[in-house]
Amino acid sequence: MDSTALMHLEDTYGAHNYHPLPVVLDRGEGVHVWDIEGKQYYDFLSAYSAVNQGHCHPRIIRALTEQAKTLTLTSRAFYNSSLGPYEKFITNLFGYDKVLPMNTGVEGGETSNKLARKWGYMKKGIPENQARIIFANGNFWGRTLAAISSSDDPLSYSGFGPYMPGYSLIPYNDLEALEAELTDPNVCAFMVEPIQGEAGVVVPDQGYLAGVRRLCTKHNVLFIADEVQTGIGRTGKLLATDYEDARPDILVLGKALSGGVFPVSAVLADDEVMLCIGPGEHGSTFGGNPLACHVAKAALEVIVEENLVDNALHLGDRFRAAMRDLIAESDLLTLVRGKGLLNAVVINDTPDSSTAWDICIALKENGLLAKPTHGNIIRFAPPLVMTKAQLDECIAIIRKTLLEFKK
Ligand code: IF1
Repeated sequence: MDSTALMHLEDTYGAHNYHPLPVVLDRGEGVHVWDIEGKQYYDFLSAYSAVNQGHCHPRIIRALTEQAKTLTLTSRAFYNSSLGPYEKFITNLFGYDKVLPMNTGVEGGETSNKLARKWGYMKKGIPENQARIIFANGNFWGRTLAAISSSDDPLSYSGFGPYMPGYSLIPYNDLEALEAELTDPNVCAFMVEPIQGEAGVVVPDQGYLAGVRRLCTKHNVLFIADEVQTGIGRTGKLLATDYEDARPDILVLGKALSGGVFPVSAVLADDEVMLCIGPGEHGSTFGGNPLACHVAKAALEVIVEENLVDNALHLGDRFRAAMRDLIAESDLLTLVRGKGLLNAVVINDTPDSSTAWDICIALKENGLLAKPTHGNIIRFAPPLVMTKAQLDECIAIIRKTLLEFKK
């Protein structure tokens, strides 16, 4: 079957909850993907930062295939020989007492919110059912009813009410607005992305994360960092919160935790918080399954042993410098922002224009896949295994496409 027939199948038999770019991918390896007709592309989306290690990384696939032949799932009704060693590995790597293993990023977010509420009642003395969690405008942490209840994006929440109570929003990157909320003794947590991904790679001011840490400590509120997209090397540090030594009380990881091989998420915290959830109070069928443990351990080992954090840091600097040069040449670009290899460019047109989409179509024709987020912003986030030579080739493709582009 060709692309047209395959797109038709998805359209006929699949829910219409996405509007994909018209390309049908069939194979991935490292920084490249190929469509069903065999055309090669650079992947500049990395499945929204889930394939930091590159597509089908051999070491992760080997961990998957070997464990898949041994034991895939036991449920947590029993112990298993993979979970303890993985829990020791990941808690040592990120510096927390304990980990609660889940599957998708949003389950990690839900888990962090349940932990925070429970801690609020058991340790902060918040009256039952009065716990509040503060979020930032522009946040995105998934599609569950709780996640959309904290959203200020109508595309995420409208038509899905009624919403989760006890959630409030404040402006992102605004420490005064944060402190104003934290003085309420019923606030148990502030949940925030260190860099807002879906909002269009919004980087807060230097000092914001340190300020969040300071204010949460001052007011006895848990700092929940959603590093599902920014974590695991993406921004040029192992965690984006490492840029300011702003250690979260609850850390949420997902996406690249499995190198894009299948859903693995994790919530890390110290005993003071983590032990507020007791036996039988939370979990999931697949959470902590042996297959996930081996895949995630391999995915993290690849990040560390292939030095992908530093690679993201240096290639990110190179990429943003090249985009700044391009801004001087093309009136299509107004700015580039990001850290490491989580970047976005803002296109010089209205958010409701199709220009960013049309540019992504032109990029696709020139062999590079990217997708607009929120109207006139294009996110550029290649796998962290990219080489300097490959990045330079991608910069040339982006430059050629933009200089030739006609609205
Ligand atoms: C979709 C967006 C990105 C996330 C952060 C938690 C989650 C996500 C910071 C939940 C998930 C995904 C969801 C996916 C597309 C993608 C996305 F465009 F939706 F917003 F990356 F920016 N925290 N983001 O970015 O993780 O439950 O999906 O495993 O819903 O289309 P998940």
